Amino acid sequence: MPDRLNEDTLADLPDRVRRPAYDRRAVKTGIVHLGVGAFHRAHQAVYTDDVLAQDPQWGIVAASLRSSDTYDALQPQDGLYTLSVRSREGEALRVVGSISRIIVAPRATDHLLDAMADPRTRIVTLTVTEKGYCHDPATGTLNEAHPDIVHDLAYPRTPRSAPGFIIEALRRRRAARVPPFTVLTCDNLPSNGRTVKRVLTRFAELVDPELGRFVANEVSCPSTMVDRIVPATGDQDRERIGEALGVEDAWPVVTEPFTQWVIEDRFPQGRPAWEKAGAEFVSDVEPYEHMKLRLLNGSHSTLAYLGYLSGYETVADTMADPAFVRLIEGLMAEEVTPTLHMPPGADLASYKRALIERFRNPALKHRTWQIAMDGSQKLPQRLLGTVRDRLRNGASIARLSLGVAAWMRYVTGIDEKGAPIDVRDPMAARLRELADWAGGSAENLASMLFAVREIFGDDLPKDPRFTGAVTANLAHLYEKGTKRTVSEFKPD
Ligand code: CS2
Repeated sequence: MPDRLNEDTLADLPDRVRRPAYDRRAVKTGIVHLGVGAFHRAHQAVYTDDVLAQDPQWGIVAASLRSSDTYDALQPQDGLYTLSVRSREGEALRVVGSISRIIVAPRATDHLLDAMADPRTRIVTLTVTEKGYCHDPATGTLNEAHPDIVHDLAYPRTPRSAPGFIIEALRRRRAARVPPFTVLTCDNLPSNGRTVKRVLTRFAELVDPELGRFVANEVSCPSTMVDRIVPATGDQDRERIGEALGVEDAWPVVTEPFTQWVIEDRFPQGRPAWEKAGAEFVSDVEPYEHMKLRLLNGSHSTLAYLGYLSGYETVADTMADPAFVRLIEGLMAEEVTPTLHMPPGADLASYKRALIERFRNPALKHRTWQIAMDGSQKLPQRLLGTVRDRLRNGASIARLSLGVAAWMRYVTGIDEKGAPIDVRDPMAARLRELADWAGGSAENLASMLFAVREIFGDDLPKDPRFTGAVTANLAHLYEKGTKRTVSEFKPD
């Protein structure tokens, strides 16, 4: 067995591997992060790693709200892990040291709350995925019937959910007269800061109306746009990276060269100088957020459902099919771009060109199945907001509606060859039940799924331009199969 990556073996790594440029023992905790998955480790943890040499007060204590997998992998490594940046040109390796401690929330609830309530903690960042906010995706309000919310309202001192942890920690700080931390969401939600503030305020109100007012008036929740493609790490990645390091890294993360972070500058308790690592601070994130959610994530979800149904394993495989490139270029140019309102100077044309190249990156094995996950939580901000804007202007939704139809076909849980699809979604069971009732009829399936208000709201199911276009596309998918539908696709 080779040695493990950790503080002791760090000095022996080959020269080509970049290492933390600061003394990790001098780092203090300034940030608690909730949701220590691959995305955080390839994004915020790297920006923070870049600034720690100049300002060691912003070390990260990172928590998993559910499983102990990341803790089990990184604890023996003193929190160290490798970031692999891959493209056609090759691979660059870097060991990141900004995470000093990992906490598994379910078995160390008090340790996590202590860290969050500690006056030295001035920012709580989050990447808990869309479903981690326990909200209703169509309206962006707290889902008060969510089992974790029901639990946390009954036992607010021993929370399970991200909102539950944040509110209990804020309650403790307030009781101790410690100013609140800034809550920085880094998930792909629409108006993510405003959404998290709405969810937190409502949760706090239900615990105690006073606390609700405190959260509404005193807690800053800046919005952010985060962007970096980070596929799940595979065994081949582990092996390749271990060989290059000469020591074992149980959980490296693999990503692309591109990275972007746009943040609203509202941090009453201070913040790291992330701009020195390339982050952009702006007064209004919304235009960037729309650009990213609609162009990148909207295309990603469309590629994921259509690509998976066509038998393509990864996004790069899907993009090797020219019919898909045509469809996605058309979606971005004709249907999404007219809905965007960018500040002067933003270069949308080169952003879109870069996106096509990023999707094509053959060094990233980004599975269509991975992106297809949690569609019920993703569709509203990725496709349906664009659909609403288009319909308001009487404009075509030919390609957008094909993406929605592909999601419908996907959540039936049976692929075109009759094999099961492993649909991962908090609503998977309900969607599957509706699909079973629909019994393979496009019309039935579409109308049953339109009735899921948490996704489609009250307006879209009533608009025949939307229901008609989606149903017609779904019928094509059933009749012709997905690959042929895409290759024969003609807008309007
Ligand atoms: C992807 C995103 O998994 C998904 O749903 O669309 O994680 C995407 O890779 C990132 O948002 C890129 O910034």
